[in-house]
Amino acid sequence: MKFGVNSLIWTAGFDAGHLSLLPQVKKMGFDGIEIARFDFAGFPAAAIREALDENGLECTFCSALTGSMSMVSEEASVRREARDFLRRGIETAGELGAKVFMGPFCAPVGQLFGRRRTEDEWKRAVEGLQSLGDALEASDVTLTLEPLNRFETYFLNTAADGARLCDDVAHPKIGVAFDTFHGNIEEKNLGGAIRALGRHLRHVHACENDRGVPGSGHVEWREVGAALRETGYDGWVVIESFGSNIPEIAAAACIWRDLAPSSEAIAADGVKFLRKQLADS
Ligand code: LER
Ligand code: MN
Repeated sequence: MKFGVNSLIWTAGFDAGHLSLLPQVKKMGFDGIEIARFDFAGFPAAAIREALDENGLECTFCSALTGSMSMVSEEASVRREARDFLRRGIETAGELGAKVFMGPFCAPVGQLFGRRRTEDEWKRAVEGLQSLGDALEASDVTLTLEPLNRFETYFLNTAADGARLCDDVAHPKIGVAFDTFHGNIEEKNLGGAIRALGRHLRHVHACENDRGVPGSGHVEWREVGAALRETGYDGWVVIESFGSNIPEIAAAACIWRDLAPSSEAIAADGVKFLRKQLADS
């Protein structure tokens, strides 16, 4: 397993101005940083890749469908916009040297219609994701689809549905990202969810139940560690939390209070805990 930290702890739009964070991330004991971007135009991927190399860090890449962008809309033009966005994200991940591009990539975060998903929407997700296969091969990137809790999406809420979607898409570079914050809300137990994902599990967001310091809440880390080891998971485990003092992030993630003494504590104390807990127990 490799350990990373998501840049949303510090900023809503990681760019060349944030490279001074990298030595700190390395010193805290991370193998890499997960860079989050919600637009890709003008993103200095080559300069960031060079700085990562200089600091002995790797990276993963993260984004989300937002606004009205959707892979499952009945409007072909809306689906096209979402596909183009994801293609640009995949290419950007490739330019960064990231092997994983993760996020909620079927329906936009926060879009709820007051009903459950339909079979037609599922089919459109499958076809849309399949159409990204050539871009994933060309950039040597794996797309990992993140189920979110019911308050953030109606489309993909559980690990079991994530696994079924991957079975239907049937592309070797498309898998599931499991986030323990969402799993803590939606799954019967986290270990069972991880075991049910099996080979489809390609990325992990290690988050406490309140998005505070991993290890400070009631997520069953012992169970998570046991399941990850049992399934032979050897991918990234990334701490994801959100800076409460960054207005656009606080608003998007509904962070209305401080979750820890500092952002650094979530990262630095979290990685110490996770390295021990997930490797040893
Ligand atoms: C993104 O990784 C995530 O977990 C979401 O809750 C963001 O809305
Ligand atoms: Mn997440």
